[in-house]
This record gives sequence, C-alpha cells and structure tokens, in this order.
Amino acid sequence: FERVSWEEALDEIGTRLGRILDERSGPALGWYMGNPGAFSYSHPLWVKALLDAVGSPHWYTASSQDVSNRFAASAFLYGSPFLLPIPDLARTDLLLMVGANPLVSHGSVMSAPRVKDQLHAITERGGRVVVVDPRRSETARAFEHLAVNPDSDAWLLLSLLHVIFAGGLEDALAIERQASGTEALRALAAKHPPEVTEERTGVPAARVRELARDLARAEHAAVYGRTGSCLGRNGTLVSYLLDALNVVTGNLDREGGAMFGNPPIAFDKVADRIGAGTYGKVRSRIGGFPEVLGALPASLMAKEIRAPGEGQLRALFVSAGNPVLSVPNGDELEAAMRELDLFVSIDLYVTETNREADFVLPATTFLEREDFPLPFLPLFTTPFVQWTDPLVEPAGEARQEWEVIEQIAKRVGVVPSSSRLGRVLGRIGLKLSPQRLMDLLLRTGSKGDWFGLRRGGLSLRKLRDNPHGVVLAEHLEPGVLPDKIRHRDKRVRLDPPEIIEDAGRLAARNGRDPEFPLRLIGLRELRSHNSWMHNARLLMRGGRVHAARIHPDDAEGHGIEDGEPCRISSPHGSIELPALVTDEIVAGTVAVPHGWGHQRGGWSVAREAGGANVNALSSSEPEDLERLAGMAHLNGIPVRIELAS
Ligand SMILES: Nc1nc2c(c(=O)[nH]1)N[C@H]1C(S)=C(S)[C@@H](COP(=O)(O)OP(=O)(O)OC[C@H]3O[C@@H](n4cnc5c(=O)[nH]c(N)nc54)[C@H](O)[C@@H]3O)O[C@H]1N2
Ligand SMILES: Nc1nc2c(c(=O)[nH]1)N[C@H]1C(S)=C(S)[C@@H](COP(=O)(O)OP(=O)(O)OC[C@H]3O[C@@H](n4cnc5c(=O)[nH]c(N)nc54)[C@H](O)[C@@H]3O)O[C@H]1N2
Ligand SMILES: [Mo]
Repeated sequence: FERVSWEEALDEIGTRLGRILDERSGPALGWYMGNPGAFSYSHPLWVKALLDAVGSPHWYTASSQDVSNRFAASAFLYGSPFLLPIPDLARTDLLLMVGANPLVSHGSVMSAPRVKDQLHAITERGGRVVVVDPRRSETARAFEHLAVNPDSDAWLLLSLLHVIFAGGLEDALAIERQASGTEALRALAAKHPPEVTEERTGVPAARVRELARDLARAEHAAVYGRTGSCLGRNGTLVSYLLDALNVVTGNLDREGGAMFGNPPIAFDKVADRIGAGTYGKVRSRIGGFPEVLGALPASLMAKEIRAPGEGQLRALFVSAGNPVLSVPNGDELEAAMRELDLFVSIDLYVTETNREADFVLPATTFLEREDFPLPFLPLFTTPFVQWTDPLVEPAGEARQEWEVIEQIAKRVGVVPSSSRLGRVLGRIGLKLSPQRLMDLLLRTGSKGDWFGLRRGGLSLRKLRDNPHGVVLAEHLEPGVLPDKIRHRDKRVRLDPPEIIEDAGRLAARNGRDPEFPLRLIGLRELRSHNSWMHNARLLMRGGRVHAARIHPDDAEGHGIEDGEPCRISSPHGSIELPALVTDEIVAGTVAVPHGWGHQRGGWSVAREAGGANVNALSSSEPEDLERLAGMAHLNGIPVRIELAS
C-alpha cells in the first residue's frame, strides 16, 4: 500500500465509482458491513441510505452468518422482523438457553450488563438456568447442562412441545388470547415424541419429559436462543419453535417470561416508515433468497461478483468486516474480490480481506466517535438509554464511516438519504446528520420532550446531561405485543406455511454420513472477538493457540493425542489444527472457534498466532444455505478427522 491523502483517495474512488455506475446496466455497487458496524448507530444507516440512493440491493452484513433467521422467524410470527423476545432475567424462575454462552459472549440479542451476575441471581432466588449445548460451555458449567447433538435443536424443541400438548400442560388461556394457528403446531409436535427424537438429539426421553413439565409448571419461564440456535440447517424453524414454546407455556409478553422492549425510539416503526423493516421484498439474483431487513446472503457475494448479467456486483465496499474469514469459502471470495472493478475497505487494520483492496480507509474506533445504541434499545433487559460522546480524538487521520459515505456520495452525485425525513429537512435547509436524526427521533418518540411540550421528556441534551445513561423503568413492560404485532388479527401466527413445510422436511434430513461421521460446531473464546482481537498482544498472552476440541473417545478412535496436529475435512474443504482432547463436548462433535487463520493478513501479532480458517469447511453453494433466511450453515457440518502427518 502507498499512503495517499483523503482528498486523493476520495476523488479517485468517486471517479471510478461514477464510471462503474454509468457504464453498468443495473446496480453494480455492493457493500458488506461486518459486526462492529452494528455497534455504531450511524454506520449502517448511512450505508443503507447510499445503497438505496443508487438503487442497489447488494447489501450484505454479518447477519446472514449470525441472526437473519431470528429476524425471519419474527417476520412470520409477528409480521415484523424487528420483534425480538428477550428473557426477563430479573423475574424469571426458569431460563432455558439454547445455543448461547453469555458467560463468554456477554449476551447477544439481549443487552444485559453484568449478565453473569444476573444469571446467578436467578439461581440464588431459587430458580434454574438450563443450558442446551453440545459443549459443556462456560455457562453450562456454571448452571445446568443439557448436552445435545449438534444441529438437532428442532427435534428437541418439538419434543418439548409434544410432551406439553400431549399432557394437556399448555396454557390454554394464553394461547386463546395470543395466538392463531395452534392446531398446525400441535399436529407437528404430535409427530415428535421424545422417544422418537432421542436418536437425533442424544437427549434421553425421560429428561425431555421432565424439562417439558418443569417449563409448563414454572410460574415464570423464558426460552431464549442465540447463535447455536441459528447456525444449523433449520435456523428459522428453530427460532420459531423457541417462541412457540414461550407462547404455549403462557410466557410470551408476560413478566418473568420472554418479553419485548418498548423503547423510547420505536425502531420498528421508524424502519417501517423508511421502508427498511422488510423480509422477502426482493430476492437475491443468485439462488432467489429473500432479503432479511434489506440484507442478502453474504455467502453469495463471490458468485454475485462473478456471474455476468444485469445487476452484476462490480464495485464492493467492505466496512468493519472480515468476510474472507467469517463467511463460508473465503478462498472463493478472496479470488472473486480480486476481479472487482473497485474494492474499497474501511477498517482499523490491513486484514485477510482488505489486503488486496484498492483503498483501505482508516475508521474511528468506538472510543473516538459519538454513539447511541439505536438497534439495541428494544433489547435491554432493563429499559435504558444513553448517549456517548467521543472519549478521545481520532488517531491519525481516522474518520467516521458516515462522513466518508457523504464524501463519496457527493462525488458520484447522489444524496445518501432515502428517508422522507431527510428530504423534508433538506427542503428547509437543514442537513441531516446522524446526531440531528437521533435528537428528532428521541424528542418525538414515546418518551420525548416534544420540543418543550412535555416536561422532563427525552432529548439529546437531556442524555448529554446524564452521561451514565438514563434507566427508563425498573422492569420490562408486559402486554406490549398487541400494539407491536403487524398481523391484522394481532395474534402470534403459529402456522406460517413456509415454516410448517420446513418442519415437514426434517424427517428427510440425513443422519450420520459414513464418510464424514463427525459434526463440526463453533465456539467463542473470551479473549477473541470474532477475527479482530488477535492482533492485541495483551489478549494473546499465555501462548494461545487455535485448536480443535475433540472428545476422548473420538481421539482414541482415530489415534490422536492431545496437542497432535490433525486434519479436519468436510465435503467443502480441509484444515489442519492441533487437537485439544476434552470431555466437555459430546462424542462425535468437533468444536473449532472461527476468526482465526491470519497467515495472510497485514497484522503482525495475529500473523504469528496463525491458526486456520474454519470456514474453509463451510459451503457457499446456494443449495447449502438455509432456505428461509439464506443463512450460512456453520454448525453441524459433517466432517472427519485424522492425524495429520
Ligand atoms: N468474547 C467474545 N464475545 C463475543 C464474541 C466473540 O467473538 N468473543 N462475538 C459476539 C458476537 S458477533 C455474537 S453473534 C455473540 C454470540 O453470542 P452467543 O451465541 O451467546 O455466543 P457463543 O459463545 O457463540 O455461544 C453459542 C453456543 O452455541 C453452542 N452450539 C453450537 N452448535 C450448537 C447447536 O447445534 N445447538 C445448540 N443448542 N448449541 C450449539 C456452542 O457450543 C456455544 O456454546 O457473541 C458476541 N460476544
Ligand atoms: N464458522 C463460523 N463463522 C462465523 C461465526 C461462527 O459462529 N462460526 N460467527 C459469525 C458471526 S455471529 C459474526 S458477527 C461474524 C463476524 O465477522 P465479520 O463481521 O465479517 O468480521 P469481524 O471479525 O467482526 O471483523 C471486524 C473488522 O472490523 C474492523 N473494525 C472494528 N471496529 C471498527 C469500526 O468501528 N469501523 C470499521 N470500519 N472497522 C472496524 C476490525 O479491524 C475487523 O477487521 O462471523 C461469523 N462467522
Ligand atoms: Mo455475531
């Protein structure tokens, strides 16, 4: 790389992008925004506005490797992809956690400070926390562990429902009041007694029966799932079943159960107004997958770049992401990105992804910019709002993404603001900055000051006067669902045909493949943050290595000893890693963290740490993506292991 000035970089990017947009028929500009983008309120708003302004559907995010099917399930259940139930940690007696490890992850799609303390508080007041996971994770170790085979949650949840319905343990009143289409769910559950699903899940039928009864009888129970529930073959179905369990046990939208935030800015309503709260409004050019909140499957980016024709992706921006490591088949993506007409990155580092970009633009970190937890407002288990000003000056020449986007947009002659609000402000000569937008939304929101009409109401100024944030209520509010559901009858829809159909295909799903008899899953480590903390020397102390967790029985069966190098192969690729033999995972499972494999990045410490890209084992083929949300299949991949010579 050669150092240039911002002006030079922006001018050349503008010129080249302008030419590409002129020459190409159809939308040629695409953007991949990675995980840290979601933790900067202005970043996604401005990216999406730019893509909308040029009329491009090529919007890709980490969500299709994370949470898109959770949104899709909500679109089916509630008519709104934004309605995400969160467990009422403060008041629940029984928390069932499926595929989540908050002691390491600190909680996801649930914002709960000191989550570890909050979980311990449940058991301290006599309640229970049950963790469904193929690995005796840090959270499972601290509470009750229900070991399950990888990617078998759909069967487990169906069996729980089976026991509840068969025993007449359902909360008939709650169902009557809240739901529609219960018969379809009942019929589905009827086909899955725990004695039949035991073989798939590895959970003894007696334990399933006991847990189902406990769930039904608990005064306040909440069922919650996270990445482990989303990255299998049927993630939308699994998310739907998690919520269905909450409904059927009478715990949805009720104190101590799975509740919905009622934030001071109704993000769902704002998104609806600007046309962003969508599911399936457009479909991907390759594979015909539905968009989820406007985003298409990132697994398909390589093919979208390569497949000629109208709408071919020719100019790609990547911000706050490292898709060469985080998306299936990074080799394919890396090669495709080299063929782009323009490839721009906004990042803090030179990574495995942007090392061949035409430009790497330096971004501010979270300490160098203002922020506001806009998308997380409905996810706080204690209703809360906070504005943070930058703590330190940007290092070097770092800039915020939204400012960079404005500069580029100006050079190609578009206004990155498709929102009506933006246009109205423009007309009266006010420039819509993210800050001004938040102030407006806050002041006109349900707790706003209405520009002085409501005394003590919220405004940006008020938040600035309270730098530690404002707690809005002690607890989440029950009974907010009817106002938020978009279905006309205001009921939770338990019979969406797409999901019922998907469940119908469960029986046809393959069992063990003799050629690839083991199942690969992921895990998160406390001192890693996806791919980008491996360059921090402090976090890498103690000789950390990337390793594959295998069960002692599997190790013995393959003649592999702890620490020995082994080769892990799937139908899609193979990697080599040292074995870490541990009985914390169920036999037949291999667990490998993602975000490693830094031999080719520009970072010095991370490069030494090395490791392997586990996503060389996952597939970017359309037929391997989850049908209803286009999610990558990252947990439960069939693999085999052998001693590497
Ligand atoms: N320290 C740290 N914190 C993080 C991150 C990080 O990289 N490091 N990443 C952040 C991000 S981007 C996210 S999305 C969140 C994720 O938040 P979580 O989902 O809570 O985090 P994970 O630790 O990945 O927990 C997923 C669990 O699912 C289990 N699992 C795997 N396959 C299956 C399965 O088929 N069924 C079931 N039931 N369980 C399964 C895994 O063993 C693992 O324990 O964490 C965030 N927090
Ligand atoms: N096999 C497997 N694969 C997975 C997962 C899994 O569980 N298993 N998890 C998936 C999940 S949940 C996620 S979220 C993805 C994460 O994958 P990605 O979002 O694609 O990548 P990250 O590793 O989070 O990389 C973030 C990049 O952003 C940069 N960065 C940090 N802060 C900023 C900022 O403020 N601005 C800018 N412009 N750049 C910044 C960092 O330097 C880093 O290069 O991985 C997914 N991939
Ligand atoms: Mo994530």
